[in-house]
Amino acid sequence: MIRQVCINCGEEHEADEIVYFCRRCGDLLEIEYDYEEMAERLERSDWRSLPLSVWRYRDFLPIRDLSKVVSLNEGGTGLHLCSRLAKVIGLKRVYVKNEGENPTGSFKDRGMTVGVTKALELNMKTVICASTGNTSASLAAYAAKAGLRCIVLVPSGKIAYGKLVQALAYGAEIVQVRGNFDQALRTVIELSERHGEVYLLNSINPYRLEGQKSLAYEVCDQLGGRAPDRVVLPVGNAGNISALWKGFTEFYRLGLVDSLPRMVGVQAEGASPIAQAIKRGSNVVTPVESPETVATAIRIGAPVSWKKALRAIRDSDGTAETVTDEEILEAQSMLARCEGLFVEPASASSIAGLKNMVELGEIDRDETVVCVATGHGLKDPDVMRRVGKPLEADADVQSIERLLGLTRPPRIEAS
Ligand code: AN7
Repeated sequence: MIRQVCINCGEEHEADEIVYFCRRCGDLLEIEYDYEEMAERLERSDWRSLPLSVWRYRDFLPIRDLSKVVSLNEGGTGLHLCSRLAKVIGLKRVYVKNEGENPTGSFKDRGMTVGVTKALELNMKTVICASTGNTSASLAAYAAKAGLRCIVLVPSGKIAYGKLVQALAYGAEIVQVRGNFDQALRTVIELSERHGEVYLLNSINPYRLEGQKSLAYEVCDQLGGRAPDRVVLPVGNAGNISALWKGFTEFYRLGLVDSLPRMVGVQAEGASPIAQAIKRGSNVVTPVESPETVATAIRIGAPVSWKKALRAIRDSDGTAETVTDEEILEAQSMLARCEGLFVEPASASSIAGLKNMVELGEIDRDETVVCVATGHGLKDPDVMRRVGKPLEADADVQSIERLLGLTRPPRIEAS
């Protein structure tokens, strides 16, 4: 039995009802299962012998007819033990879950494989989203694979070039709106409510978040059936932190791990309404009017899933941090140079946040920490100016030797 349940008043909605907010009180919805039924299904299932991927966890997901699944091979991303990074930061064990390894280069693919599959189940012909970039690239790819019309609204002039190119290449209809992400999101919500045939796939859609929770399952499985002590991730619209927390609590509830991690949400200083609320000890989030940060993916002032995110942070005894643009770019460069992982600025904010926490003594040296790197570095070529310029020389050996200070090897004479 699968239902869409209101996180505020508990009102239940049928699994196949096309609804984005509670019909009674207007709050967010969440997918709820009969967990006894799920446990029984797991007993009979071969899920543990399947390769790491979103669909390894099909028994934990709200799709029963697997013949309709729209997949591009999402999930199964690396959990990299980053010893050099850990040493620089001053911790023993830091892992980076590298979501840039997904088909369109971000964690959004986990949600879209489930969300677009649900769109097909519901017989929808058009899908829509507002996006700071990655959501649009991902939705466009899955819509192409499924043969659906795809419409995306993006804030004009403020999205990373690589993401825009992806969405265009996959054939989406892209509208740049004069306004920021928050205004674009309000518009697509209204559009999908006025046009029943247009299916909304922002993270308000609880089916999408079901796909994203697989990241938490994978981390536990990659750690050999254990949850980490702490999970650090960037927070924008706050869907992902909510999805991950749901994943961890489900694994715990089903007896697949015996502890839960503390969740740390990291926001850029100029777009940090959730971190501000946590620091104030407030139960409400005050939107930021004009959010600004170099990490355009998380340039969001009015996070729609704020209530779920506050719950994830408080229930897990976690916290939220802010980082400056300078700290984000420094962390991006450090991760690339120490570990060979090139991630986009928003993703690097998790490393920057972790570093600040260590400096403030808020984290124990012995903890096992997982930082989520949400998207690939190549998506945002504009910030690449920071990586420096190549050297230049004539194409002969002597010039290169002189330039790089390479001394000539001693001649070995034949005796
Ligand atoms: C790389 O694409 O909101 O807190 O429209 O692209 O779940 O919103 C992107 C968000 C973190 C924040 N890292 O996740 C969009 C969009 C990267 C991102 C986030 C995003 P949420």
